Amino acid sequence: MDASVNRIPVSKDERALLISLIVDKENIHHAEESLNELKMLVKTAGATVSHTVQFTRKQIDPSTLIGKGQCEQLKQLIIDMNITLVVFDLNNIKPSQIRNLEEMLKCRVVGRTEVILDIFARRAKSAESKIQVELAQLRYLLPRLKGLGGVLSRLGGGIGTRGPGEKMLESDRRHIVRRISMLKRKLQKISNHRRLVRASRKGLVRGAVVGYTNAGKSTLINVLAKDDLFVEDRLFATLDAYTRAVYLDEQRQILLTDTVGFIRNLPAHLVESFKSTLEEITESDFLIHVVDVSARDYRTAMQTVKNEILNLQAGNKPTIVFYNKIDRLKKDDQLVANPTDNFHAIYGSALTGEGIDVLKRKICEIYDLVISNRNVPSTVIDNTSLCVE
Ligand SMILES: Nc1nc2c(ncn2[C@@H]2O[C@H](COP(=O)(O)OP(=O)(O)OP(=O)(O)O)[C@@H](O)[C@H]2O)c(=O)[nH]1
Ligand SMILES: [Mg+2]
Repeated sequence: MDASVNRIPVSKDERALLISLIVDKENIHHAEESLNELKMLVKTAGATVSHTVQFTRKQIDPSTLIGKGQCEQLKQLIIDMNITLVVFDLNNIKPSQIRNLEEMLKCRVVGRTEVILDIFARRAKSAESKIQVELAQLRYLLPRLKGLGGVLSRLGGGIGTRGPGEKMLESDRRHIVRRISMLKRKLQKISNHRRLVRASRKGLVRGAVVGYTNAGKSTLINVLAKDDLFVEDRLFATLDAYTRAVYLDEQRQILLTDTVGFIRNLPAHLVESFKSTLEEITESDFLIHVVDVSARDYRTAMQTVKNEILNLQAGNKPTIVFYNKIDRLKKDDQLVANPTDNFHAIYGSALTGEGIDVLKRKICEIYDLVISNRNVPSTVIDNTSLCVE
């Protein structure tokens, strides 16, 4: 079994129909933003978004999510538009709901969680991130195994290719449990190695670049460290915590770590599995929170990131908010910093270099603060490869 468990077998012919369910009308704005984001996610997973539908309901139907009439409407759309995949903008859809929907619609059905897990599976490059993604997928799959029943047979590769008989399910379950403990052991080893590497850098001032996915974190590190980390206009380009040396001036050098991007409703299993990578945030002296200020819903994105940082118990670290991509703003766009961020708020563009000098000066201030609090001089950085693989 590999990280392909539960992945959407996407080909370029995959034609997706996206469904947004609005239960609380007051949340209509968020539902629209979330749907736009789901479009990006589905495209990143490699499928074509053929159509989107918004359904309003008083409450979610416990067995099929949507009502009979809405089901009929979808059935017709699926036939008319030659749809091969229905994606609901919902997390953690129950296996029984998926099964009922698939029976009625005669089409594969997934939720936001599956799409995100699938993207992570595609993006994972290093041994560590591959283990982390597989662990997240298996943890997600395990409690759902029974409820999926016949649906299992549609899963690509690994356990999904075998029959769904009860005996099979039991042996699958045992196999998954064994695999999870093996992956956890492997991850523990890598995590211990990370800890050793961090201990060897103890004297250095360390920062972590955090932010929503696609905000420009890797681009910013590239500018600061004069490096060429992988940058792409797609979600979740970075899954590994790469660390780079940044020379602020003659006296001051720091280590800056790129981190995996956040997104709203990031599956809890992923956060749990990426713990060792996210430790780089917890262990850093300060944070640079990169915000794509050209995104319509950047405030919600900021809040999502802040919540994740709080969950990681890193909310009290000195934080610089770098409002990125100002080159994309129109002249009359209002730039309003969140008042609580004013002290460390900087506007700029990692692409054009605007604001980078101001950012460096701000990092220098934090550097001095960290050093004075430590009462020991910073170690000089050894400029050998700093990347933890
Ligand atoms: N116009 C503009 N584009 C930018 C800027 N900074 C980054 N980008 C673009 O935004 C896209 C995402 O940049 P990345 O640096 O990969 O973003 P990231 O935050 O590392 O994304 P993930 O690793 O996917 O979470 C790329 O196409 C960048 O070229 C900027 O200041 N202005
Ligand atoms: Mg990146």
